[in-house]
Amino acid sequence: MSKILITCAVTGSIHTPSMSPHLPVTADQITEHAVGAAEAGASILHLHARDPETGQPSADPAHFMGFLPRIKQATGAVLNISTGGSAVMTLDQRLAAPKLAEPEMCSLNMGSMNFALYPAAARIEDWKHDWEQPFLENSDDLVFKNTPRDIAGILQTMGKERGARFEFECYDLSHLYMLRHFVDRGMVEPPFFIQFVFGVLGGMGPDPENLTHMKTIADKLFGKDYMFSVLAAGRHQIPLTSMAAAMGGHVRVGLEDSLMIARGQLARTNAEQVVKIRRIVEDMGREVASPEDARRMLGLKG
Ligand code: KMH
Ligand code: ZN
Repeated sequence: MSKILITCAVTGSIHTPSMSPHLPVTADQITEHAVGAAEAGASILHLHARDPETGQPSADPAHFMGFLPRIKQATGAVLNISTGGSAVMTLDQRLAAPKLAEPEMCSLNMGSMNFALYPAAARIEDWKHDWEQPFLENSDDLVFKNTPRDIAGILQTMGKERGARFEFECYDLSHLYMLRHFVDRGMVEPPFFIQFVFGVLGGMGPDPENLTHMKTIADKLFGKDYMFSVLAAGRHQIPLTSMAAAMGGHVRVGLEDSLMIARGQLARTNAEQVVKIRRIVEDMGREVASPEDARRMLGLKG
């Protein structure tokens, strides 16, 4: 099996500071968490910005620039900037910072969808519950818009014009077919790094059968031209990423995806989650990729 890529998604745009005092929101906090995650073994850092005053997700390039150069200077990790931003941002807002920063890598969400969290993903007291009620009240009428034209625009602006490679976020089987469509149009070249996303309300649920089926179809559509990684929301994070590692895939952890380190216990740092998944995958016999390995495996511009 290949070396394993550990991505750490440091803060995201879903969780709020009221859910965990450990969620990094200032430039100092995001830098400290990102550097800690890289030192613990994350070769890729998936980054969003926050407004330090409110903790709200921010698309302001100035907020990104508060931490991007510092993380770059302190680590060799691959910096992967989100183009998903938050579902309430416009596409222009979402692209402002990636266009300016010209990262080696950025995310690309492969379809429009409803977007909410199951309560168990976010609240400690619900950790033991199953996932039945939508969590974010204001997400009841929210569409995370990623039309084919939006996707084509990001492939052009970030890929063709700026040389970025992508973390293709696939929340559903249909998103794999959307990626294949853009491959057929000649808009993106292999190798493809596909992130299978589990446990967002609006995407596929965190069932192991969904992972095996996603891999079966991705094998059919992309053959040897792709690598898959898994992220899963909340308490499904470690079970599903461990399963991915056992299947030869890659893993993503971080406070964007789960605030927890164990049942009923908040993670204090992103690094804690990296250390945990690293221990699991190394116990399975997987070797953790360095940032240089990641650049080679993903064909990054460096
Ligand atoms: N928040 C995750 C479910 C993005 O930033 O483009 C997916 C994500 C999207 O990371
Ligand atoms: Zn993200």
